[in-house]
Amino acid sequence: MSEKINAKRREFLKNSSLGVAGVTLTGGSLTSTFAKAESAVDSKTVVTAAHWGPLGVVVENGKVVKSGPAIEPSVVNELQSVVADQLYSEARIKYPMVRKGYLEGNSDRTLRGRDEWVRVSWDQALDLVANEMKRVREKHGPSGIFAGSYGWYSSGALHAARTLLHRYLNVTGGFVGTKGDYSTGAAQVIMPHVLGTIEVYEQQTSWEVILENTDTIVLWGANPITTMRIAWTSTDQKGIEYFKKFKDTGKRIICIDPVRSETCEFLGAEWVPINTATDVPLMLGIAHELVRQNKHDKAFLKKYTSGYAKFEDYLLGKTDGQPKTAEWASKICGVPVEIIQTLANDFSSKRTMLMGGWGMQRQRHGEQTHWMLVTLASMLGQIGLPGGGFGLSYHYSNGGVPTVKGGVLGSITATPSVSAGEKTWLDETSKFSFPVARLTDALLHPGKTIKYNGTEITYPEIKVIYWAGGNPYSHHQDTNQMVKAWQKPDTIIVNDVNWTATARMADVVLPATTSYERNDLTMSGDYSMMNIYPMKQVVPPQFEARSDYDIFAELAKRAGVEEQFTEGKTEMQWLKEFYQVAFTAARNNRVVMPKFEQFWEENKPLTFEATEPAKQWVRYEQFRNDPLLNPLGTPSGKIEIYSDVVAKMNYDDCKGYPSWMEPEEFAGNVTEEYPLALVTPHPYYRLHSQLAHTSLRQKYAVNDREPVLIHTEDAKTRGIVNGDIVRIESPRGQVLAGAVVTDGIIKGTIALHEGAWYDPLDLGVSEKPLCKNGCPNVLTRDEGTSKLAQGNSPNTCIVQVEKFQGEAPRVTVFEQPKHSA
Ligand SMILES: Nc1nc2c(c(=O)[nH]1)N[C@H]1C(S)=C(S)[C@@H](COP(=O)(O)OP(=O)(O)OC[C@H]3O[C@@H](n4cnc5c(=O)[nH]c(N)nc54)[C@H](O)[C@@H]3O)O[C@H]1N2
Ligand SMILES: Nc1nc2c(c(=O)[nH]1)N[C@H]1C(S)=C(S)[C@@H](COP(=O)(O)OP(=O)(O)OC[C@H]3O[C@@H](n4cnc5c(=O)[nH]c(N)nc54)[C@H](O)[C@@H]3O)O[C@H]1N2
Ligand SMILES: [Mo]
Repeated sequence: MSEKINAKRREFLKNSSLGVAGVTLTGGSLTSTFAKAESAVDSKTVVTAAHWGPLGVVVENGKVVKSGPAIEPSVVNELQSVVADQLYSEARIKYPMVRKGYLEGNSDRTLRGRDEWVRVSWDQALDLVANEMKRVREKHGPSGIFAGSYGWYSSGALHAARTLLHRYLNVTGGFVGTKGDYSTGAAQVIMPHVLGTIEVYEQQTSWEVILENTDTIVLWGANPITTMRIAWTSTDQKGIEYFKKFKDTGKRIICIDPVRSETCEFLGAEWVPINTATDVPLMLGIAHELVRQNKHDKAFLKKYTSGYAKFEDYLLGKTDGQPKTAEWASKICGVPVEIIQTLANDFSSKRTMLMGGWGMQRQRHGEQTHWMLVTLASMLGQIGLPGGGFGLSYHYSNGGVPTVKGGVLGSITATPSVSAGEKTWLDETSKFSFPVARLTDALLHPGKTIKYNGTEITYPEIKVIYWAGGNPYSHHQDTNQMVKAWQKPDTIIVNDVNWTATARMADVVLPATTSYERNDLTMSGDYSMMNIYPMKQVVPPQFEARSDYDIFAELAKRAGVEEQFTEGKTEMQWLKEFYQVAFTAARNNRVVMPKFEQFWEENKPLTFEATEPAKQWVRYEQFRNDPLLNPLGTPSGKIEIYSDVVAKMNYDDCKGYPSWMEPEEFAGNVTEEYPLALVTPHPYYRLHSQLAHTSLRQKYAVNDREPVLIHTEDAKTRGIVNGDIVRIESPRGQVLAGAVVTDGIIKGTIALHEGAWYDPLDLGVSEKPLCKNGCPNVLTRDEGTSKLAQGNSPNTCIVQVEKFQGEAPRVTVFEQPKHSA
């Protein structure tokens, strides 16, 4: 993968107007480099943005001809180059479509995913949806309508598909939603018990502090060069720049990962290969070594943590007869004893920042990984010191890039403004949600009660699913099981831009615009809040696509509540209002922003400056300086290495202190039938399933399949060579993929990236339909991380791989589905 990253920088910006840097708001007046450079009569550059950053898009004669960064990033980001591919893709949904069998009475719901499609008019489609929503609401109430609609849709303060869906359903009487997310399902539930905050989505110690003070960065299951090509709002592009700067200082970077990741290669880091899902043993081994050598920071543990003694009894084997020695750990995690000992010495003798990623909590008992990481960091005693301790968001949305002084945009809300004291159905809403990754279970078992973080949740009976802006057929585990669950509801409605597997599995499909076909605004950075990017409409909507806003406004109109949904505002009125929120906040911060009209006219990003205190900010410094005055939000006010609250929940799969519980499937627990472990990292050239249909696919697809990384020896024993099409099978399903034979993965594990589009060959025929493209979730397990968090656990999975014999069926998921009109 290194050649991909080290690929010679494209000279995209040469002779184009896109090379301007973001304006800073000094004095509040903007220069218009962009506007001046536009010379050709029929050519213009429009500034817009996406998760993958600020974009300049060149339009000639009404068509997009190229796109690139509107602010040049320090490392090229190819995701910015495919705006045209997105707009003009063969995979786009062109018209409102309804499944044939659904129109004919919906007698056989197993036809979902393999039926023919019928084109209908917008009026027909909207009437159909409006009537069905009304029917279900009247007969079953809000608990019959599932609109969790988890997903990453597109950036934008206004055109936020999922929020707009919720807004429509809120003004019409409610729905069943979800708790948590797929990203940090386990960590965000355990961390509040340990640290008093969710931690995973918090600002990190400033990079300026890291550059100055940190000796060693440990990327513990984190791959920032990949995962920071995007952000939830839009990337400010600075996180990767800081990693590069750190590398340039020549200081040490260690990657602990089953895969020699893009980051490991790009930063020239030391790679410590580890078996997937065995980080807890490795951390315990290091912790044991610290105690053995009396190198743990007893003063820190005493002053800032609670319950260490109980954990130490476990660590030393006093509770279970098994001391968690380096030798013990090594056998499980595959890291040699000497390296475990070296890591213990190096971490404790040098200023070390443990940067934890999230893939290692997306597995059974995923709660333990981050709890144990915080425990290890506590034993090292550097939490709250400049450049030391742990950070759980350096790989995501540019964590650690200093927060600016400026203003933050307003955005559309799921609930329209209600007058104070007015009662709405929302007061009841909390009754109607379940942990997001329990989707299939909920659909299959209405009325079933599950445990969750000290509470009990009973699943409702779902009659209609409405999804806008997410792709569960790529994101949810155990696809074959989900296909069955998906046959339960009466009706499934999907708004999407493309014919994703999820759209193909629906009854009614409504074509949504891309963000390039509407006007919007976005912040960048998520933590830094560094820029406001205009998201200007680049071209008119293609075919019959409409924005989610318009779709839901039309549906609200049919329910007689259009005014509540739109509040009587136009697109530009909303944007001006959101901008004004930032404008006012900035003014209170004594930062001058241009008026909205001027900003919009300027056609370029606004950039705010970070303050000195933000640049010097150290997470947990205040707590360290005075833990009594600045206690944590835990019951003890300290870091809870032992949590009484968790212990009292009495769960067999999450105890009162971090501990090692063998997952059902991992490298240390394989079978003869399924002798390899599977890990499913996030993809370098996509955002999940987004952009899979663009020309970027040619950069990674092997024999037109999703690439699977397989160790040289594992390939050899199976007679597999680079470029072969292979069949991967797990106890749950089977997929085809293209072999990438490499030493860049630990032996005994294969890697298949999440987000590949599900493309079943023989749906409805075979018990385990073959996915022709390589969607990893056909293989993964669908079980909660534990009773505590009920998070998703795809990285707990074993498989077998074989060379595929015969002629491989063509991948067809990027083409239009069968349709009659
Ligand atoms: N095995 C495995 N599975 C995983 C993970 C893993 O690590 N391993 N990771 C998990 C994680 S962390 C996540 S966040 C999820 C991601 O799962 P998702 O967020 O569901 O993935 P996306 O591909 O981003 O799906 C977004 C969908 O929205 C559509 N879309 C884009 N813009 C718009 C719009 O304006 N309107 C509408 N209506 N639709 C739009 C896109 O076409 C796409 O189909 O996957 C999870 N699944
Ligand atoms: N380009 C791009 N960027 C993205 C995304 C994307 O799809 N594409 N998705 C975004 C989203 S929604 C999220 S949640 C984040 C995800 O961020 P993460 O969850 O951190 O990403 P992953 O790729 O799942 O895992 C990071 C690294 O951990 C390794 N890993 C997996 N399991 C283990 C384990 O058990 N132990 C150890 N030590 N390492 C392990 C993987 O091989 C990978 O190199 O990324 C975001 N950024
Ligand atoms: Mo995520």
